Amino acid sequence: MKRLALVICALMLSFLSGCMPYVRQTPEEETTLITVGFSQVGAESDWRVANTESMRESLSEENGFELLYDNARQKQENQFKAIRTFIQQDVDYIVLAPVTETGWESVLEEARAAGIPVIIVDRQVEVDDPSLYTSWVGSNFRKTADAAIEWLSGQLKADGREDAVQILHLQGTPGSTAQLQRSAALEAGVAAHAGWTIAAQLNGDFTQAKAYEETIAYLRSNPAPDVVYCENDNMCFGVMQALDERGVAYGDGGVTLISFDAGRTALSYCKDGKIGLCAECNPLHGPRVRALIEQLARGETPEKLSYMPEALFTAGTLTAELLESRVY
Ligand code: GZL
Repeated sequence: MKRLALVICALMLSFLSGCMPYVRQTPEEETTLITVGFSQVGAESDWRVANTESMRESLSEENGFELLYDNARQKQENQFKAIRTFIQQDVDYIVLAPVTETGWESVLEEARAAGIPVIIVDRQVEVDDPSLYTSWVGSNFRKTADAAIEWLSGQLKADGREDAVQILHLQGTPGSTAQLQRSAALEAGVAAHAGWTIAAQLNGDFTQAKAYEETIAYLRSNPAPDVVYCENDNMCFGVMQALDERGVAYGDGGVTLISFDAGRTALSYCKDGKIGLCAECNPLHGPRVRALIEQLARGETPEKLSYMPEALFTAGTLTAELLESRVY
C-alpha cells in the first residue's frame, strides 16, 4: 500500500512538474526483472536516437530488465527530477547520460544514500568524489578530435592552403563533454598553426535547426569560411543547408567540412565528397551497460572507465559495403 501511495505521489509530482518519467509496469514484489532508470539527455540528434535505441535493445525484458526511460529534453533540471523519481521508485540501477558536466553532486549523493548504483554514459560528470558513480561508458572525445585536427592539417598542407585559413566553429551544447573536448582540440590546433584563424564560434546546440539559423545569420554579414568544424552531424547538415541557400560550394574545391558522430547519413555525404572528414562517436553503449549491470548483479566490480571503439572516415576509405554494414 505504501509503495502504491509513493508511486501515486511520484506521479502527481511528475505530472505537476511537467516531467512524466516512465512509471514501472509491475510492482517490485511481482518482478524478478532488474529495474533500470535511464535519464537520457533528449532526442536532439541522430546520435542520441541511436544511443537510446541501443539501450532499449540491450536493457529489454527478454534480457531480464525493466527499463524506465526519461527524455530530459536537454534540461538538467528534468534529469534531476527523473533521478529523484527513480529513487522514489526504488529502481535497482540508474543510468545517467548527463547533459552537461557540472552540478550533479547532490542528486548522485541522494542515489548513493538510497543504495542505488549509478552508471554514467556518454558525456562525463565533474565531481570531486568519483565514487559517486560506479562506471562510465563513452568516447575518448579529445583523442578523436585531435585526430580530426591532424587530418585537417595534412589536408590543408596537401592543398597548399596553410595560410590565412578561416575556420567557422559550430559548437555543441555548452559545457557538455563532447563540446568541451572537441572545442579544446580545435583551439589547440589553431594555436599550433600560425595560418589558422577561428572566424567565429557559433552555438548550434547539437541540432540541425539551430546550426542552420546561426550559420545563415553569420553568412549574411561575413564571407564564406575555408573550413567549417561541426561538433556533430546534425549541425553539419544545418551548415550544408545554409551554404546551399547562399550558393556556397563545399567539398572538393569548396569549403572543407568536418563532422563528428559519423552516422550513416553523414557517411554517405562523406563518400560523395561533400563532407571531408567524419570522426566517429560510437552511440552503441547498450551492450556494455548491460554487461556492467550483470557484473554488479553478480557482486563483481566492473572497470571504472570503458571507451568505445571509433574511427575516422573520408571519401577514400568509405565503400558501399561499409555504408551498408553500419548499424546507425
Ligand atoms: C557525443 C554526444 C553528442 C553527439 C551529439 O558523445 O554527447 O551529443 O556528438 C549528441 O550528436 O547530441
